[in-house]
Amino acid sequence: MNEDPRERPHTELRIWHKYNAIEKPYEKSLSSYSYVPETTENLDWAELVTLDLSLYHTPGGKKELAAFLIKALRGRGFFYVKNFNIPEEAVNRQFAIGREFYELPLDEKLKYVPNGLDDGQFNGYVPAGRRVLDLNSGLRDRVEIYNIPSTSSPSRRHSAISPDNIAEFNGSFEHQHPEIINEHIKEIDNFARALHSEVLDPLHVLLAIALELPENYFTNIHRYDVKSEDHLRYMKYGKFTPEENEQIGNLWGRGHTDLGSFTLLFRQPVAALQIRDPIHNEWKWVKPQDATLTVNACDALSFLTGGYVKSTVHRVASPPKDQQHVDRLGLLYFSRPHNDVVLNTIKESPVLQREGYTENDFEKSGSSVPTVEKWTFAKQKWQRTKGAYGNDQSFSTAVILPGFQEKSYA
Ligand SMILES: O=C(O)CCC(=O)C(=O)O
Ligand SMILES: [Fe+2]
Repeated sequence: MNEDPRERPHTELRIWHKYNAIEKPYEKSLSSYSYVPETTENLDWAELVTLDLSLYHTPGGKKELAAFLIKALRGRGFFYVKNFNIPEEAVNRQFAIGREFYELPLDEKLKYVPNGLDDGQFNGYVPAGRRVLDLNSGLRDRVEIYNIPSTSSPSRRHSAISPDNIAEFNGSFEHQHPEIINEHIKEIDNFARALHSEVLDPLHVLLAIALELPENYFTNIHRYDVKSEDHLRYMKYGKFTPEENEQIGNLWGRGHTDLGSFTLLFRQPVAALQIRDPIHNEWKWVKPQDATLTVNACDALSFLTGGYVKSTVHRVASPPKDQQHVDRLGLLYFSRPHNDVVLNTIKESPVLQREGYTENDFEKSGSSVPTVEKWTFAKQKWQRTKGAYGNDQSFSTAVILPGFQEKSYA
């Protein structure tokens, strides 16, 4: 039978064949995960385009997608990705692991708070309540985070996989994981690797093509096995009562930009994410789409491209009335360049040269340009400031590093 290449997934299901054949003996059972129903409210949704990765291996597909991607990145900065070749079942299992983690008693979760949380360490458990949302009532945020670093220690790359040496998958992360994470650590590792090979690598190749750089320019500085601050995140937003939502101005998390390269957000049925549409400068809701990822470019890519690629501002609002009675569980992946990459504007791109994007904020100010590691921990430390109140201008517009000042986006 003649097969139309456009009908084929863009790679063979190689990761998942491997996953099924080799790793299954270690896969532990999980009860299935069911999503909450979508809102029936007609919200002011953002108009986001969808990048179809099934075109990636078709003739002319990369070129077409590269043009599509750069337009999306320079337009609204957020877009959907579909046909990314990771089975839905694998995604659902990640949500189920996240759910089981958050069902642990608080005392148990608190054992996994990283040393140095106040200094910007972020892997492990970050408890809720570090931010004050309303000064009158003293209401604080209800965001809980569990970050799992990519297993990035090169010396461990080739270690044999067995349940007995599972601690090795902690990579450079010194803390132990709770049992629910340890039991599934290989599956989590496979999932993160697949996000690299099936989503991030293609996006990085497309970005390089769009900037007329060698195709491997960005993949070379985002390799899974090289030390970076990449991590997978299970994130829980605890619900507020309708009265509390009023008190906090219907805002669960203030406007911000992400600090890394791309953020991948798995389908989130509880509407709450809003982007500040750079075209109209208005807040718009992000609608959940079946079998897609929501992707945004972040600060590091913006620095590397001298501001040609935008790091779009976004925030988390109280969900619409018909979804305010549920907790909101999120699954995200934060990709970042290797720690030792210096955040200079890329000089080799003919596009950036032609268009005049040759200096980022650090370079314009004459300040020393940080490595990704320095930048990450500086911004992360600021983000985690204990007891911070978002409306406090000295907090929201702090200088993160000489040459870069945050802006207040509410
Ligand atoms: O939960 C979401 O929808 C977005 C979360 C977010 O923006 C972040 O963690 O940086
Ligand atoms: Fe974010």
